[in-house]
Amino acid sequence: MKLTVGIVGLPNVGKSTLFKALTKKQVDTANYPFCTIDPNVGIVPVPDDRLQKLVAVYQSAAVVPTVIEFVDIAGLVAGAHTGEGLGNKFLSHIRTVDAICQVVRGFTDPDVTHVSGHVDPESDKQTINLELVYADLATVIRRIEETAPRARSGDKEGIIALGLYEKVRGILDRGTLLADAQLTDEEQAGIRDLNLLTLKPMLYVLNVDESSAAHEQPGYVVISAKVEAELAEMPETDAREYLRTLGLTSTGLDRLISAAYRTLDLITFFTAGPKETHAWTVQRGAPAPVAGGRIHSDFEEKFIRAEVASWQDIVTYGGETGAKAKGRVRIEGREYIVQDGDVIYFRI
Ligand SMILES: Nc1nc2c(ncn2[C@@H]2O[C@H](COP(=O)(O)OP(=O)(O)O)[C@@H](O)[C@H]2O)c(=O)[nH]1
Ligand SMILES: [Mg+2]
Repeated sequence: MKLTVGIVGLPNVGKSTLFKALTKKQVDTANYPFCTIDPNVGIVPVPDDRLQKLVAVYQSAAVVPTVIEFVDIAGLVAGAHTGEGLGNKFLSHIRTVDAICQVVRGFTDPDVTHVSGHVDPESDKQTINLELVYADLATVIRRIEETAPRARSGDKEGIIALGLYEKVRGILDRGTLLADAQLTDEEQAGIRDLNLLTLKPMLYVLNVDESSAAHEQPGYVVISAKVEAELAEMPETDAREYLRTLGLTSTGLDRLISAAYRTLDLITFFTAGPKETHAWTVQRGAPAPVAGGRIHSDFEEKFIRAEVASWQDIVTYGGETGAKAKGRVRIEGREYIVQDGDVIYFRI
């Protein structure tokens, strides 16, 4: 499963600096055949402390973390929805991502021009979000025009669809992102084919001066892109020492990657053995055969059963055999909903 996060924001907020730091973490793409190879795409591992613990138990020769793709999407300026800047190209790039990471400028470098003249994170956020809202409005209005004749002719489905589109238009008219509008699952399903931008999960990064890198700000992942760029160039031990002097325990990149993973409501399960310990991603709520399908497309169809233990039990009892002896390995069928941290052996 490929998960893509698009980095957007006004010019000169630090998107490319952040992206470059991210790509320094890039994994060996040979392990991820489904990922895109492109200079604007960075494929980064999702940090997970459980992996090394499982590797120690199984003495695995290799470890394969799960990954997220980040895409540096340039070109958003006020007026993008009317084609300003790279307008339309930019918007079509955003349509393909699973979540949006919006970088907002919080740093005050007089040498770096701010597009609107002064640092104002909330106002920048408004500017960007309004562009996305306008783009969605155009999409919905087009759909309303297409649907109206059908509804007028008394077509029942047309009438229901039109009602939903009008509701969505009302929300956008108030400047609200659809992701914040508490639409029901049914309503979301009814507009899924429109692929609306403001329905995508959004996470905000506040790019601050290095002296503020340890300050928290509700609603934001606080990062100093400049610091992250420096950290990315350092050997591990120096990086840890530098973090400590800044009052930080983890890098902003790790916090950002983890936040993106949570925003997308993803969970991790593992396959583990002497050959490799491998982390895999599924959407929360996925049944066992779907999880199997992540490993090999055949696994979903040919699924017979799954042998499942929690990673804690595997670590505590020193592997499958130990966990089995304690009755901690369960046999699960097709309906089993995979839980975060499951170690699974698929029988096919
Ligand atoms: N002082 C400072 N400068 C930064 C920071 N992040 C980016 N910059 C600088 O701001 C300028 C624009 O950054 P860039 O990443 O290209 O922004 P983009 O237009 O959003 O991609 C560059 O000169 C960066 O070196 C930061 O955290 N602090
Ligand atoms: Mg850039």
